[in-house]
Formats: sequence, structure tokens, C-alpha cells
Amino acid sequence: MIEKREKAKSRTSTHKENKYSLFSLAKNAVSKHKNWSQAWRSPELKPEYDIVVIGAGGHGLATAYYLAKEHGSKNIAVIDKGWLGGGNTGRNTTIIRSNYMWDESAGIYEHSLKLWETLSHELNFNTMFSQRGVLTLAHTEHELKEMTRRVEAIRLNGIDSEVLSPRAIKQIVPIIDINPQLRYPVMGGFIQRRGGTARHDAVAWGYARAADQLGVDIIQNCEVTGFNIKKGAITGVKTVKGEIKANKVGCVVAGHAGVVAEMAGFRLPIDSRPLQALVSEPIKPILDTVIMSNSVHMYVSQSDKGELVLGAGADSYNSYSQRGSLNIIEGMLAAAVELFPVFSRLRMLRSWGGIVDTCPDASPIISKTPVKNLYFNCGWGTGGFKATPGSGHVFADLIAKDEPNSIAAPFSLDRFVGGYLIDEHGAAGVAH
Ligand code: FAD
Ligand code: PYC
Repeated sequence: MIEKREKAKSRTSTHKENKYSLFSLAKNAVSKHKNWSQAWRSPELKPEYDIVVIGAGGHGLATAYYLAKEHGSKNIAVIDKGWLGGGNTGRNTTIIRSNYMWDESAGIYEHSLKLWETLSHELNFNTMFSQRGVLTLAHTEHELKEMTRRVEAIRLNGIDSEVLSPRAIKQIVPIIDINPQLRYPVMGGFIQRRGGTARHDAVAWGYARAADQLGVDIIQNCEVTGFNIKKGAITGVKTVKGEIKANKVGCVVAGHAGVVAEMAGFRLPIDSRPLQALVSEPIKPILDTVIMSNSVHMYVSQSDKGELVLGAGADSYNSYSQRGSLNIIEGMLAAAVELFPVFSRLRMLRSWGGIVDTCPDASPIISKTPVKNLYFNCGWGTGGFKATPGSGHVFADLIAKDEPNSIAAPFSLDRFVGGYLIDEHGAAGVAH
């Protein structure tokens, strides 16, 4: 009886909240959002901060949030040359998974996936995290054997992963063509059921609002143009809005890590290339899993709006232009239509590109640098969105303690000197 009453009470309060939020939406629409409160402040840049984080993508904002929340750091700024979330965070296709081969990668990506599982609650912001499963297809005997080995390695790290037969795949994805006569027949695949997607902007906005509430200054349109370095240690940052003194600086500038490192006088083992994606017109729900095929360089999921979100491999040349080559998406669409004949009459709405920084071993850098108190977090290549919470979490720890924790340590720059590479080319979602 009590339970019934509690349920009825909570139904009434949800109903009331909905009524009020609908009323508030309508009121703000009529007043042209004049009284709409801002989700974060737009403070003036101060001349001095304890910690400056360069890059207001998801990783930079998460770093600032965990610095303030877990390390009690005060007087932090996050600065960005554009608008927050306008880099790869706002351009990616939002696939989240932790099914990597090596123990070091399992450490960082699974740490991140666990943080995703409670992130909306942590930030009090709906990140629209959806564990709809990520299914990767195999098109040759060799690929299937390699996948089976990979699944065993993933499971040894306690991460969920299963090999699937073509029939099992067809049950999960009824629109896929598993005809063995196809040019690239579906021979099987593997799935991580805890994998999925989230709303990219919401992650940046959620971290931004939560960091702002903890006193972090977020400064947009503030490009970094150089560093002040004395006796091998960082003392400040030069920006288009003036110089800032800083005790510590963290750089999280995906796509431009090499450019910013050069400003500090060292080089990074990084390649920067365009990676593009595209969306179709919205249609009724037809696909409730993420499908990836590394051999045909095609992946697809359906957004909550109904658009199909498709992506391809990276361009094969280095560039900083945020657009990709047409032949890459032409090839990808041909593969998509072969696997999903029902897509053939679908119209594409738009395509775009981002710049991905990739290391020779396709693993990221989370590290101290040759300049004391200057730290870099970069090289996530085509796959850093999934790592946003975990990357921010361990990078904050590194900046606060000036020592990497056990999750971050394998990703230090030293590995390119010592040779302890973490080769994850096979786990990358797309060719690069
Ligand atoms: P960003 O969001 O790029 O933030 C870096 C910020 O640094 C930018 O806002 C930029 O303006 C700023 N900046 C640069 N230079 C300066 C400067 N001089 N001064 C001040 N600010 C500066 N990953 C996945 O896990 N799953 C996917 O499905 C996936 N799909 C992708 C699809 C595409 C098309 C692309 C391009 C990438 C994809 N990725 C994916 C990769 C993922 O987007 C990135 O690894 C991740 O978003 C990087 O986040 P970030 O916060 O480090 O970078
Ligand atoms: O890392 O899973 C991934 C991915 C898929 C598409 C782009 N990156």
C-alpha cells in the first residue's frame, strides 16, 4: 500500500516537473530567451592562474572539472581558440567502447567506460549515454580468426566481448545482408554489449557547466600563440588576449598538438590528418546497434533524431583543413549500400571533417614533457571521444601530482624512446 502511494506521489511530481519545464520552455521561447540563465559564465581572462588548460574540448573540460573536484585545485582557466566543444568533440561520431587488445589500453578505456556509466548522474546533465552495443564485422577467414583471438584477450581483462555468427548478427541487425556471395561477405563479428554512443555536445556542455560551478574560468576565442619558459620550466602562456602567468599548463589540443608543442620547443611523434563523417536525412528507427567494419572502412549508427551517422577512414595525407576527400566517402557509401541495401535510396544531409592526431602505435600520449610543469594529452587519433571522462580524470591526476598514475604511466612520451609501444592499430575503429 505504502509502495503504491509512493509510486503515485512520484508520478505526480514527475508530471508537475514536466508541466513546469514545458511552461518554462514556452515562456522562454516567447521572450526570445531574454531571461534564460546561462549554463556557464563568460568571465574576463585574469592575468594569472595556478593551472591553465589549453583546449576546451571534452578532454580539456573534463581535466579542469576533475582538477577542481578531486584535487581541490583553485584558480583554473580553460582557454580555447574557438568555441567550447567546437573541435573534434563536436565533430565525432560518438562511438564508445573499451574492447582494446593490450592491458594498458584496457586500463584507460575501461576506466573511461565505467565513468561513462555514471556520468549523467555525476554531472547532473543528460549525456544521452546509450549502451546499445558495438558490433564489428569480419569479412574474411583471417579477420574472423584474428577477432577470436582479440575477444579472448579482451575477456582476459574482464571486459565483455563475444564472437557472433552471421545468423546471430542477422538477428540483432535484421536489415544487414549476410548473403555469402557479397564482395565482402559477413563471416561473423564480435560485439561489446556495454559499448554504445552518447551525445557529443552534451558531454562538453555537462563538463563545462560542472567545472564552471566549481569556479573554473572558461575563456573562449582565446588562441594560444606561444609559451613563456624560464630555466626549462613553464611560467606562462601567450594568447591573442594577452599573456597569462601560470604555474602549470596542460595541453589538450587534439588536431593541433604538434603545432602547440612546437611553440614550446619540442616535437611530438604525431601525424595530423582529416577524418570525416556524414549524416543522412532522418528516418524511422531501423538500427539500434552500432555497426563497424574495419575492412570496408564503414561504420554506422542511428541517432535519436533518426539520422544515420556514417563514417569512413582518415585521408591518407597530412592536412589541417577540416574537410576530407570525396573518394573516401564514395568508397564507404558503396560498402554501406552493399551491406545494407535498404540504404540505397537514402539522401545524405551533410558531411564534415575533423583533424585527428595519431601516434605511430595508434595509442595516445598522456605525459610530462621536456618542459617542467607543461603536460600534454593528445594523439587519441580517431578514437578519443570514448576516452573523454577517463582521459580527463587521469590527466588531472598527472597535473596535480606531477606524476602519472598507473593507468596513465604506459602512455608517457618515454615509450617512444624506450620502445614500449602499445600497438592498437587493429583496435582502431577506422583505418588511419
Ligand atoms: P577537441 O574537442 O578537438 O578539443 C581540442 C580543442 O583545442 C579545440 O576546441 C581547439 O579549438 C583547441 N585548440 C587547438 N589549438 C589551440 C590553440 N592554439 N589555442 C587554444 N585552443 C586551441 N572517437 C571515438 O571514440 N569514437 C568515435 O566514434 C569517433 N569518431 C570520430 C569521427 C570524426 C569525424 C572525428 C574527426 C573524430 C572522431 N573520434 C572518435 C575522435 C574524437 O573526436 C577525438 O579523439 C576527441 O574528440 C578528442 O577530444 P579533445 O577534447 O581532445 O579534442
Ligand atoms: O574509435 O570506435 C572508434 C571509432 C569509430 C569511428 C571512429 N572512431
